Amino acid sequence: MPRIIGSRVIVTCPGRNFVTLKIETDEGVYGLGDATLNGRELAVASYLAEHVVPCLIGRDAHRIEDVWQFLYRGAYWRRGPVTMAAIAAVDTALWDIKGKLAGLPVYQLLGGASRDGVMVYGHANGRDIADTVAAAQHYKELGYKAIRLQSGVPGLASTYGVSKDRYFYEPADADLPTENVWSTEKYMRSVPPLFEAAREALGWDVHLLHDIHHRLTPIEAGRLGKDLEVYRPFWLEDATPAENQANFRLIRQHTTTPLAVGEIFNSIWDAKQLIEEQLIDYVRATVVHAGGISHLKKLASFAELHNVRTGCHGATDLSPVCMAAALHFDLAIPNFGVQEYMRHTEETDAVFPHAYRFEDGMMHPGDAPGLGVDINEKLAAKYEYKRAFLPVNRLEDGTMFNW
Ligand code: CS2
Ligand code: MG
Repeated sequence: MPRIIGSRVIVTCPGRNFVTLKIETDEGVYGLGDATLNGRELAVASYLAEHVVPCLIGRDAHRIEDVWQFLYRGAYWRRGPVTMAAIAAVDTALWDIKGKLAGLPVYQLLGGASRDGVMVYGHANGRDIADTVAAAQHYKELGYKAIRLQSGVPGLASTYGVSKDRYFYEPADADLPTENVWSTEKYMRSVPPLFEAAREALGWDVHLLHDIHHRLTPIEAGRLGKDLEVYRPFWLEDATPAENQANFRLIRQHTTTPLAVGEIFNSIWDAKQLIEEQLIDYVRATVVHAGGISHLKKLASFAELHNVRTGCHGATDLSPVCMAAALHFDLAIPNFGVQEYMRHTEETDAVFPHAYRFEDGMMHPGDAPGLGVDINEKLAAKYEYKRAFLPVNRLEDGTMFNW
């Protein structure tokens, strides 16, 4: 059996910080896991180095579920974004090892392909509606079948999802949190015209998505959902904060617009009521933040029982290691919905060479044994960690709000 003989935490910053766990075995095979938690990277790096790695040495790398249960139950302080990202990195690396030793791509170990490719959505954003629609047309020309629309809001200096350099949206932008200003009223007025212009320009054969990013009350989300029904959104994401899962009952009472939530979820418990009561249509939890491939597969199976599909988070702050793992997962599960794909920069792709490919709006993880992604440690070492916080948000009267 492949015994774990070493494990290292690699922190690198090719334009943004990434944390990668590398687990080595006595059979000369190693596995990789993404452990990146945007804005809290060193918390996970330290949790891994101090409280996980010492417990891995000597273990059987094939015993993925047992290691998962050891790290979850053995933590005592269960769940939470830091713990579950650390567990995710170990789990993902062990699936990588298992695939390499079996000579199979991980999706084959998960039951084989349930589809030929994975539909992904790109991020069209712009300063105003015209700019955003032009970006969306560019994504349509690139072959995307699903496009997220995020536009600047008249009267607001900044808003979620609108990047400075258009394509590579990275919100962690400063050594201390940047303060943004928010107005729900200005925002709510801006979204229906955005969708009207987008449908006018792009037609109906492309899925259009939008991320509210936790910023509405349930009744406001119900109103916006109803306003947008005529434009058939593929989903409204993070319509309202989901700590109180019952919030979504209110939204459901007012609109049939599909709802997606969960990129900040770190375990099945964060989504149990939402799924059981069919309060959402897509669950966004992802490999790196929700306990790895093993736990995400359990979450997807639970969702399958309740007509809920997956729509994994895939922002630039999830590394190519997570992207690769997500594509294996997406290819295999029966209730796949869509995969977010915010392309990484060339610098990042050079640090993390990978087999996954984009073609005509779809992606495939490739058939390399394991995850089909690697880390160029020499290159990674050139990019020093650089602290970067996500922004915070205040209302126009100064009240602290949700970013
Ligand atoms: C966003 C992310 O991709 C998304 O849907 O919500 O950009 C999110 O803001 C970042 O991943 C936070 O680090
Ligand atoms: Mg989001």
